[in-house]
Amino acid sequence: MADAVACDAATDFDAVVIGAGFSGMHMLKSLRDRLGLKVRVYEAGATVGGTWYWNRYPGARCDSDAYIYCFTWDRQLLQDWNWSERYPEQPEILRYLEHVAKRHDLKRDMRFNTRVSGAEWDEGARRWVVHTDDGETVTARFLIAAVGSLSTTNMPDFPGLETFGGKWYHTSRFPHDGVDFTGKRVGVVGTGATAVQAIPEIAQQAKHLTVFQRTANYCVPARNGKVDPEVTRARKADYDGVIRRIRDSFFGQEHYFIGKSALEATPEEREREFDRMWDAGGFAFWLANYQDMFFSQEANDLCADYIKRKIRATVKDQAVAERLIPKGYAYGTKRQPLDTNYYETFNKQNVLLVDAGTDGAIEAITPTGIRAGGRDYPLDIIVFATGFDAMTGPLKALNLKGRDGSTLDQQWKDGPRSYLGIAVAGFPNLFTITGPQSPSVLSNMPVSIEQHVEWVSDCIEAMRRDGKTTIEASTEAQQNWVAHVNEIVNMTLMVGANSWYMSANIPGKPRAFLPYLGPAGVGGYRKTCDEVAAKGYEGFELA
Ligand code: N01
Repeated sequence: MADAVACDAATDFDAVVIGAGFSGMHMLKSLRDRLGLKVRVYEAGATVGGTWYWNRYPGARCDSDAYIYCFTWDRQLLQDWNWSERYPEQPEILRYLEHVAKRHDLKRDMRFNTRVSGAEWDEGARRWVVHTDDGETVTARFLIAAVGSLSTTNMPDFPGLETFGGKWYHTSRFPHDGVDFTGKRVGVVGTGATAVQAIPEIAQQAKHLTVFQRTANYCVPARNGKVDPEVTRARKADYDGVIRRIRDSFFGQEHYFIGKSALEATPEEREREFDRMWDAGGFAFWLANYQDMFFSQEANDLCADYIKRKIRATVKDQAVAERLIPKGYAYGTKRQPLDTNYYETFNKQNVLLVDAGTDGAIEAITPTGIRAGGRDYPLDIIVFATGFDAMTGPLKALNLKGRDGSTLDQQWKDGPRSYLGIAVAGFPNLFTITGPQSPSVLSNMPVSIEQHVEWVSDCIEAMRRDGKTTIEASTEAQQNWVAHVNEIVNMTLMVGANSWYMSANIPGKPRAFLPYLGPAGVGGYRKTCDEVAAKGYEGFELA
């Protein structure tokens, strides 16, 4: 940009991007190769990948169909790349991202093994001053947080952990050379989407597996496997159509609600539809169900009842089945875990379920295992699948100081406050890719990432054209957006669950819905963002 020329070439950038996952990689490509900006990316990991670099637990794979869980901006690669199965495993996704980095020469502008330790807005220079943990300080006109929504580990403060004589791991920081569970007594803490993927894999290896469940989950079958080559050929031939449909869709997927109430359908018709979605596998049961499932408790109960019947039919010991049946919250209001032999795993002789509700909650980690409900469970290895401080956690960890030195901790003490989930009042020229109060985690992530990256790039391009150097969300626009986000979610059953969507998994975190559930989904949200831009960035102050 014009005034960047006068700056120190080595340490002053047009933009600093934090993170080299899907978001950071695309952001760099777009700003550098489309707009011609000078960009530096910082990444804490040793290479690209973000989520797919860190999450290496057994069974880690994507939950969206691979043909849409990828970049759509490289049309040639969409034709050339062939996924091995419907939901590829972590190493394959990481290989794909490495291939993209190489193909587009992204790594030359990336600094790996480097964490951004803080950044402050310099009002005089109208630039961000960015510090890294290896002592480097650089400046940038724009700061782009591409830090992911689920990247700050939630490691609960279990008393006695430091006394444990065996080995323990968190799924989001799993050793790169894997863990050998052979002949070991293993404990898995947690039964969220991660644990549901990991438990069947670990159970196959371990001598004995104890699963510590706090809240039972509604799981539906993933139905992973090879994709019919004819289907793949047809998708490749129609990628323009695929891209248009996922961009306009509700969840960034080719899933569409059944356009009627579950209560209007006859029991036979409902059962047929439920069977169809169950057999299709994946997110169909969650995202292509009856349209009132998220609003009407009665409609929701019908969907939930179907899954409960499936659990009872799959798990042989009915006492165990009852423990695995979710209670106290509506179906679909927590993230849908996709399972491959999850319920079947509890039929194995070497697997024990310890349910907080019936058997007692975890009290302590002891030198020899876990004590729950007054009983000791001896373990050699503990795997904590306890999730993340979602969405706000990774942004707060950046230690940003906006105008007047205010921090996100201060701004968000009662819950996140953003404009469109992409900007925060008081933090000029900061963009948060898939930030809190954007659709992000309620969508197929690459679709939402691409939308934000394109919108930010267009915005910076427009500013350059119009000779503007700063952009900042107005407090009023932000207030209206926060009210809009909450008004909509309050109409749904989502607010009743103790989910990480509701910030309920982190003790002390203010209860607030973190993403944005727009009335027309990601397609409608895209339109809203485009309208904001078309109206000269309505709700933003440009200078
Ligand atoms: O984390 P979670 P996750 N004592 O927070 C339990 C994405 N993802 O890593 O339900 C005892 O969902 C907690 O119990 P409860 C996806 O978006 C994507 O599984 O809070 N237990 C829960 O059972 C997903 O939603 C893919 O009562 C404690 C578990 O730990 C998100 O990542 C694959 C506890 C945590 O579940 C997070 O999933 C996997 C405590 N103190 C995950 N604290 C893909 O497909 C927590 N728990 C790409």
